[in-house]
Amino acid sequence: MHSSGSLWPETPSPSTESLAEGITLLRGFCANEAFALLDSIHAVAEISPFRQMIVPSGHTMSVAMTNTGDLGWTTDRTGYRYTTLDPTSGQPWPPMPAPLLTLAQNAAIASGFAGFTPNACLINRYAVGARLSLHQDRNEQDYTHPIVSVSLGLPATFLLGTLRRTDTPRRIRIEHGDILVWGGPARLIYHGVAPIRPGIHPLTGPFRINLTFRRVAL
Ligand code: MD3
Ligand code: FE
Repeated sequence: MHSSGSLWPETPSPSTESLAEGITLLRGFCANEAFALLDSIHAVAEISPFRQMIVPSGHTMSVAMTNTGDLGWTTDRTGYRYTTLDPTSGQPWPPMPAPLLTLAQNAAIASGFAGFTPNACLINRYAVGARLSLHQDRNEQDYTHPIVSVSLGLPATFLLGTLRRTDTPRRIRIEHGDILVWGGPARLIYHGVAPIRPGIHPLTGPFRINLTFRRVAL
């Protein structure tokens, strides 16, 4: 019989994988609670619907977005920012549902970031063909906090770059239920998502949903 992990405290649990310094992949971490998570997401979207935002260049994003939490990420012709109100509804973004907050905190703990308290969650919805070009996340002001990203529905290929925009990114296959935690030296890397390939997922149909939990400085 093989020994348990308790003899080897430094060894992560079997589904925990380090992709680089500061990047932890938790494969299938939330697969068994996906239905409840999607229920929470649908409740948020009933108050603040998914919308395709306009970036400063004037282009419309292929990804549809909404937010939950005290602050939400938005973009329009004038720039990117976090707001306390949903510009579409004029009302506060819906409060973060407990199942989402608890999941983000548990994933952070499993990745060595105990104490992470997100106050923003950007929800991205990808239809087939939607993509996110290589970028950094720099609107949060304080980069000491990690970002926890949760993937549901159709699979995706993550583009995992470096701190230099021009380096060729690694391609990482991410599936339903996978969680990635990005902190420390990985917090400001360039990253993106390749165009989603056609498919139908039993829980999300023709979509991929990604949640990114963040701690934004007020
Ligand atoms: C690495 N979302 O919302 S999640 C984003 O799958 C975003 O929807 C992608 O990039 C998506 O900004 C990728 C993975 C991710 C998210 C944030 C990061 C990786 C990150 C922030 C810093 C470094
Ligand atoms: Fe990003």
